[in-house]
Amino acid sequence: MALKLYTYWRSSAAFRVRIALNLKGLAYESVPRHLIRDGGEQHALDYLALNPQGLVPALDHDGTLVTQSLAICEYLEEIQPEPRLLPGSAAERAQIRAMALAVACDIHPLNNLRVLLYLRGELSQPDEAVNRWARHWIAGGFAALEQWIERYSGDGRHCHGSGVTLADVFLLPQVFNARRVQLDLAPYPRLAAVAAHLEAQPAFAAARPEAQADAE
Ligand SMILES: N[C@@H](CCC(=O)N[C@@H](CS)C(=O)NCC(=O)O)C(=O)O
Repeated sequence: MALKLYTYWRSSAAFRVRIALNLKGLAYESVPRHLIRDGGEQHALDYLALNPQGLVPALDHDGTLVTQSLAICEYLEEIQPEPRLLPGSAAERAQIRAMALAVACDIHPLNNLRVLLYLRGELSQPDEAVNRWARHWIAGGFAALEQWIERYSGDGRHCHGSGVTLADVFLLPQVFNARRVQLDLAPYPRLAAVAAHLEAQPAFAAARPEAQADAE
């Protein structure tokens, strides 16, 4: 099986997929798309032909293309079920998905590159206002995640239960984004403890932005 991941070192959505691939022990080729250079290589026609949304990540599996990090992670779960990212009962899997979706749908889209560029460019907002915007929306999402972690974590080192799940795969990249905009994690001690544990794990560490071949 040949897996090719269209990625960018700093993309937190691609970071999620790199973690999932590593956890499942799936070898893959990274194909970097620079999101800034030349106005963003994600907008080039050859890439739009692959992903009309002009976003990374995209995964090519033997010629089949899958986009959207959550869809890609669930695809990987189906082609390589172990280790499970969605374990447990139907209710537990729904809780894990809810935590991942809180990041993917409610936090990240508000501080994605194109949104921040629009605030800076079209709306002429200075960097500090743009960073405040990002911090505001991450803080609201993290406040809810903090409570879910209190409710669902079995060991204080994972979002849900006592092993790695899809919720952890989505949480850590968002914590990296939060640090980039100087969000203080002190109000979220449980979330910070989970992140500290995860980033020391080999599958997570190898997927971090600075460890990528295209890192600057
Ligand atoms: N919901 C999408 C989000 C993908 C996304 O927004 N990727 C960002 C990088 S993290 C991107 O490609 N941004 C390019 C841009 O904003 O122009 C997913 O989860 O895959």
